[in-house]
Amino acid sequence: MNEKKAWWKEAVIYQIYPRSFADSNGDGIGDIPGITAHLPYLKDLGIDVIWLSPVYKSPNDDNGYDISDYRDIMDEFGTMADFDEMLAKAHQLGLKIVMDLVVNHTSDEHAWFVESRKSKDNPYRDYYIWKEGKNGGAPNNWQSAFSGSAWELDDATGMYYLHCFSKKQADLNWENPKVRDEVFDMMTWWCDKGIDGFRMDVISMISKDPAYPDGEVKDGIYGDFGPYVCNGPHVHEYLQEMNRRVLSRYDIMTVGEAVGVTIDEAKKYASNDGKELNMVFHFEHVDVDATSTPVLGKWGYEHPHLRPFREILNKWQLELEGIAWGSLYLDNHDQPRAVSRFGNDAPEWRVLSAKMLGTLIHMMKGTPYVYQGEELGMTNMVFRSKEDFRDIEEINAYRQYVEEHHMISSEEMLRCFSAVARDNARTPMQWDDSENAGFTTGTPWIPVNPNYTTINAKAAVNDPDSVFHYYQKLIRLRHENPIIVYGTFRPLLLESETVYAYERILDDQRLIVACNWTDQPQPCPVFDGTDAPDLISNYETHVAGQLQPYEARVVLV
Ligand code: TEU
Ligand code: CA
Repeated sequence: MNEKKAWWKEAVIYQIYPRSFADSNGDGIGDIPGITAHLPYLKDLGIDVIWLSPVYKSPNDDNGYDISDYRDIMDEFGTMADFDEMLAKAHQLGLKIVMDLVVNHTSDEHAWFVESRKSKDNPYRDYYIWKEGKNGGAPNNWQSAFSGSAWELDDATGMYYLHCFSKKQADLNWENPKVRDEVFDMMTWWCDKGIDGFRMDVISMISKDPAYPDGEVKDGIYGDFGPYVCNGPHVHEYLQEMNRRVLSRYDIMTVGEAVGVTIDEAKKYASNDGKELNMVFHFEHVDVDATSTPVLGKWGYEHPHLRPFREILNKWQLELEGIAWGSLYLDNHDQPRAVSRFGNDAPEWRVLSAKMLGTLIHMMKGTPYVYQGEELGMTNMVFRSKEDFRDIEEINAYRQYVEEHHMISSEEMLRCFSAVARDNARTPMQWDDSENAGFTTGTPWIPVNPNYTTINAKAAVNDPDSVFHYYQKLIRLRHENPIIVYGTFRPLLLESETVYAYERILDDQRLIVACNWTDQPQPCPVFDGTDAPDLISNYETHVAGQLQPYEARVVLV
């Protein structure tokens, strides 16, 4: 074996979106004691690491991704004592906790920004990115990721500040060494507390093109900032400094959310030489269905075809081999539910296709991430009116495209949301079939998916054929079989339009994996001539030379 061993290569990560996980006090909002109470459930699932979406002090313009104090806990989530108790209990159970690190931007209510906006000569002025306007408008045409201009005019000084996300998320100026000192001190403070790593929010965006040029206009309104803020001129320098000053001093894991990352860039961020991060999240496979409506960008929807999806994942598997480590995911708090998007959430196919997708991802090379509810095969929501969604991205897009520019009807926009909106992932975790899915005794902050009466953790834990038990087995298999962690990846059946097949090779072992992407039987010769038993499959019996609808099968030879 030529791959260097590491605990974070062997681990399975479970992402918690605290606001929607479990409410302990009936205010309708998930919280830290709610997480602590469900740690045994996660232990039972078998995961190794919990990634917590942000729990820091925040006015919640973007559900905690707008932080006003990095060393304090959000009021609604509890106290620092609650956090310490959760961390201690997790560690007792052998579970690690990875924090979300959101340092591309802070809340406009952060003390640094409150100072920064006061005057041009304030000591905190250069903590953020301030520019003079141009021709009576913003410094350039960039559109914020949440619609509207990426620049906000601030009355106190008559200058604009940059916000790649909401106007309450002001971008930090990483060129200022004081900003880097502050961030690294804060990270050290959390590491000294005993946390086990960081998931770094939009970390590929911390270094901007100093020319701040206009971006390409795609929807006729604003320009795309992508090429000028992603993988910027100093990003690797800053991450190497972070690594030297903080990361390398602790036994922690790091994963960078790398918006706009290419494979070549990923090789630098996550290189095996360990100078920057352990791995990054790329977006290519979850953007595969966004291209069909270029005007509305991500709001397009179309069931993703296997071929382009497979080409993307295979390319990442092959090209990172021996050079950099990868991450594996289909779901997170920014994505619609994988079973609805890539599988089939109709009652007769939901469980089978959720297991197929789990197999496809968990047998690949890289560190797998499970998003809360994915292990239950939780599905997308149906958004019927403006009252049903909460996400600032959806609220602003609806305003811009439906109400202000009349580019799309309300019905059409709601259909787009029901397919791809982030709120699909943010409906409350479905614990049981009691009122509000056992998530809260109060009124949930966002509507519960009505299918909780059948899709819930209690039912899944009691059913040996559930998606939950299948995930439990996928996770156990990874822990028991080094080939799943360290084996090299080789694609198979590249001509097939319907079957995703590959093999993994380690020493004299060979793992064969095949997944049927469709609801029809499909030819699949990869198991012909082997009589080895299944390592795992979502069907008990097989048909020679083919895969049944949504069948997934793994054999170790
Ligand atoms: O997301 C960054 C990001 O670019 C997306 O995945 C984002 O959801 C998408 O652009 C919207 O179309 C991260 C966080 O994961 C997300 O929840 C935050 O809203 C965002 O950064 C800002 O902190
Ligand atoms: Ca609560």
